[in-house]
Amino acid sequence: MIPFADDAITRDEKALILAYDHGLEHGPVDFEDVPASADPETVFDVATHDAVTAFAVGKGLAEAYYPSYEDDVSLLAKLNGTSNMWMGEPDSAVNWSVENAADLGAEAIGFTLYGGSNNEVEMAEEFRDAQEAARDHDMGVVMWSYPRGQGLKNDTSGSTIAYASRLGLELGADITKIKYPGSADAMQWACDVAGDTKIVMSGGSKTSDREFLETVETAMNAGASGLAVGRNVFQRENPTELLDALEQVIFEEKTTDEALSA
Ligand code: FBP
Repeated sequence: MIPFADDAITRDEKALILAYDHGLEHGPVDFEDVPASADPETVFDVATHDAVTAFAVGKGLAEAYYPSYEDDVSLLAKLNGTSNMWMGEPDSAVNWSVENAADLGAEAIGFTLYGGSNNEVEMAEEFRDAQEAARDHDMGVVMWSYPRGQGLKNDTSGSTIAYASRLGLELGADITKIKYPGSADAMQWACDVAGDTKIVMSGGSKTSDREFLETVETAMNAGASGLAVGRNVFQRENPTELLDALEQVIFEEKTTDEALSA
């Protein structure tokens, strides 16, 4: 049913997407704790870790840095994004065309949809155009499905996150990235309603190694296919150590205790 079936951005049907669009979405504040993380080369280097199946960046970083990493990194072109200075109803500017991303060598596109925003209709139409162009180029499609906006009081409730997950299937994503809905049961329901679409958990703000790995382990046991993570990796002094542990939990089905004691 899903045309995207190769392993360009997955490994054993699972995904560990390293996201690094934070300079646009949040601003340099996300790099303050580990100033080296402001240098894209530092994080491109991290993305060469075996556990990372795709590296999600915007057009500017891809143009400037990806050519030096094309043999070691699978590029996921994050097509839309908006700065944190935008104060309107949630929306995301389309900054990059599929054609240009394909020319640069991207294996897949990433696209944010703010379901529930007053801008949902326009964003869904933009997603349609990108999704169809991605199909023409045999690129995978990853939806950042983040319900938010005036009408949504709690954008991480179980029912809202399950709806986010289902939107990915309904609109034609191969992989849908959702926030953790707070419990194993809610995560399982979100995965159950996603059909053949793979669900990956969004990393969120930085937590301890143990807390983060345990949440990832719970999500995997609930049916998730992996993780899309930014701050919990690049805000660490030693991101490789955490990626080693994530590799065990996601791809080798190890427990958090096993991964931490390896
Ligand atoms: P994190 O793991 O750091 O949360 O990154 C995932 C991500 O989706 C990024 O791609 C994006 O920049 C950020 O979260 C957006 O987070 P939010 O919209 O919740 O501020």
